[in-house]
Amino acid sequence: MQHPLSPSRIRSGLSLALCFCAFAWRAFAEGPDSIPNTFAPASTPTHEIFDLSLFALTVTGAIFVSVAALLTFVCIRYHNSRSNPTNEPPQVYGSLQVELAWTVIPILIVVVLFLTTARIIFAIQDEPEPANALNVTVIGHQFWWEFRYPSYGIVTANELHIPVSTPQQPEPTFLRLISADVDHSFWVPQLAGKTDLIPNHPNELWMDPHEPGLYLGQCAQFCGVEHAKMLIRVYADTPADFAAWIKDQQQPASNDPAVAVGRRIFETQACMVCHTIKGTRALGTVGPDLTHLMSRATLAAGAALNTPANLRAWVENPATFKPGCLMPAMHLSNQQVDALVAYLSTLR
Ligand code: HEC
Ligand SMILES: [Cu+2]
Repeated sequence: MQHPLSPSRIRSGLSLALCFCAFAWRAFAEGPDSIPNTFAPASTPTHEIFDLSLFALTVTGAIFVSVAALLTFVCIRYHNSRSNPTNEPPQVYGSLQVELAWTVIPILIVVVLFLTTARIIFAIQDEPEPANALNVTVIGHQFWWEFRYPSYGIVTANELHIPVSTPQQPEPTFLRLISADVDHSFWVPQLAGKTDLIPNHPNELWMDPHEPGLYLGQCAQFCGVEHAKMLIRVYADTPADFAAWIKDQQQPASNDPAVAVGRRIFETQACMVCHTIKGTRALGTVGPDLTHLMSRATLAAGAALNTPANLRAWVENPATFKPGCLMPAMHLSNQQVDALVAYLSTLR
């Protein structure tokens, strides 16, 4: 057997520690992250939640260290040995001071943790909505997100665009969360606390990303078979980018005569029952609004990148990426799929 402190053990221990430090350093890096990350807050509510979690960690960490140190001390100081087979510490019975101490101190610690947590929860929840706040309604569907911007007349899916909010130019986004079917949960760890979308019970959430970029999130409540592929992308745009995005989204769908065949297939097949394309006969609301499908980087709530090949595979058989999702395979001919995809590819 290897000695517990052999050089190779020490080396692998050190490299493990180094990996961990590198990971931790990544985790605490500033700005938007390529993985959903609770350790890199990027908006006011998450900064408050993060500070609170550090406070709770400090308090509980101090308790852990003191208990572990006392336990280690007692184990070493009072262990039985051959020379001292009954090495027992002095036994204490019915000491009022000791009993008071171990009752009152933990109660105080719990009260402090409870009050600080309650204070942060209420501070975030009671934040008044400024007049210039952006309002977005988020509707959870099995297994995708609908985003409605009532003040702009925009409906989109899975990729939320909001403005950055700086101290010079604060413009927070207030989300109203509802659900079309079951319980979902909106969670973008860098931007806001996790909040459920409950049928018939609107919840609210606000966030104010300080830096432009892409923030990733995900449905955090088991909502059915494809729950794990219900991802969220939040783009925090500069004011100019946001205004340009709004303007693009407000346009009706492009109507290119070169792809009229595909459009006709869309409008005569069941596609139009479930999807809306503004300016066509398709007014369905079961699936995502496809008016500006090509402005999105991913398909089907992040299940696949929005590439021509993936789009074709999706239309042919959605189960390729999302078995169990609520869009059926339509069993179209190859020509029909080609024409449809050619049409969809013009929806910029
Ligand atoms: C029964 C309703 C239904 C029908 C019919 C239907 N879809 Fe869908 N579609 C959906 C749903 C629901 C989703 C979302 C799936 C998910 O992400 O879980 C979807 C997603 C999509 C997406 C991805 C959208 C995005 O923003 O990621 C495309 C593209 C699409 N459908 C095209 C079509 C086409 C083309 C047809 C006709 C051949 C069609 N759909 C027929 C319900 C339907
Ligand atoms: Cu969900």
